[in-house]
Amino acid sequence: MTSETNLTPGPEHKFTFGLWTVGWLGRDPFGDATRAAIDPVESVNRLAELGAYGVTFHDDDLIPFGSSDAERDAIIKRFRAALDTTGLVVPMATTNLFTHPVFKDGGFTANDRDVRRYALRKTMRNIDLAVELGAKTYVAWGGREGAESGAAKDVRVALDRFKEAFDLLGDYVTEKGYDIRFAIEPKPNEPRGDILLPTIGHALAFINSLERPELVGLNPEVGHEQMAGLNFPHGIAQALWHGKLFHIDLNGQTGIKYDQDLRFGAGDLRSAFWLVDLLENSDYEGPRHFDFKPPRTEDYDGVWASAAGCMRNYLILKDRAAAFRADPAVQEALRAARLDELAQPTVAEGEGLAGLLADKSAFEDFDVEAAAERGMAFEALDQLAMDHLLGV
Ligand code: 3MF
Ligand code: MG
Ligand code: MG
Repeated sequence: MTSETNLTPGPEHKFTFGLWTVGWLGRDPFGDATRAAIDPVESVNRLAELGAYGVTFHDDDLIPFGSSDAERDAIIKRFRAALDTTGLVVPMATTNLFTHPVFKDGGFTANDRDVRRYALRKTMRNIDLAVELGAKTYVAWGGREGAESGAAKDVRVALDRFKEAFDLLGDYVTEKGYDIRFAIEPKPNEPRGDILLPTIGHALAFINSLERPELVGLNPEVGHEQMAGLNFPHGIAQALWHGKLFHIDLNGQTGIKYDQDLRFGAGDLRSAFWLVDLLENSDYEGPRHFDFKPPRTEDYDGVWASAAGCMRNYLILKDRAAAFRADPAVQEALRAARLDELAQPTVAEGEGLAGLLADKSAFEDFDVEAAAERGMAFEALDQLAMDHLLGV
């Protein structure tokens, strides 16, 4: 069983929250806000009390759109003071290129050229602030980069513009000497009918075509991949394999439907278990960033319960995954399932193609029927995982 002492979040766990998550007022396409606005400084204080490590923000979460320069400076000063007092850090920031009506057809890929130029300038301005606050990752979620109808967006040309935007941003941070990298956040739909770079795989391929691919990685989100029916831990494993997991958005989702943004651990719990198992056994050292929406049924007590639940569920799953890996029965089951064999190269070192072609046991003398009869023993292994997940 998991002991309570393992479930106390602290800075060492690197749990971070977007200001827009606990600050979501509950406005949805069918209903008005159910909560009053919260001061970002109050969010910083409450998150620090709960054991978070840091906060992240869109420019407009912190500095309301249209603020004067003097207002902006005052807000930043107050925010910095709250960070200093609480010890919370800002490891990531991002740009809001989706709320204002000017972005109705996108930011970097809007058909209107002046909107694209404005989007780039808005982004660069917030990158300056992000770097000032110590952020090492700059997330780009292109929620409005997409279309509802076929001829409205020439996707190949829009991808040219998308590439142009990331190339220019790469030039910008390089010329400024900033120590910051970009993380693209894929999403298949919502708010656009179809969004460009809809999945981890699309985004990985896109990054390869950029002028500075080393500066650009991914910020995958649990619910986004699950909205596309994809296996999130598999996507994360591939992002890790490419060295492109720069950041991660954790939340919960139950299958292919509207973007639920449940707290982490709600929704597909088994997938969450495998995700934590993967992250904790990988070289990913970045923040465990929660991007969820406390349901609009909740008052602020419910908001903080929801935020605390994200961290608690992560720590429970971390403990359960560690117990699973440490169990001798699991290690035996992993051997029975031949995971050790998967780790062996298919062609031995020095053997080469010639060796494979010369090896009669690989083909001519291979007993196909006997190999086909061997069971894989995956079900026994998976049941052990289930037992550990359920704390049996
Ligand atoms: C939408 C999202 C976004 C991004 C954010 C950048 C508003 O589904 O996930 O949250 O995460 O814009 O981090
Ligand atoms: Mg999201
Ligand atoms: Mg997100």
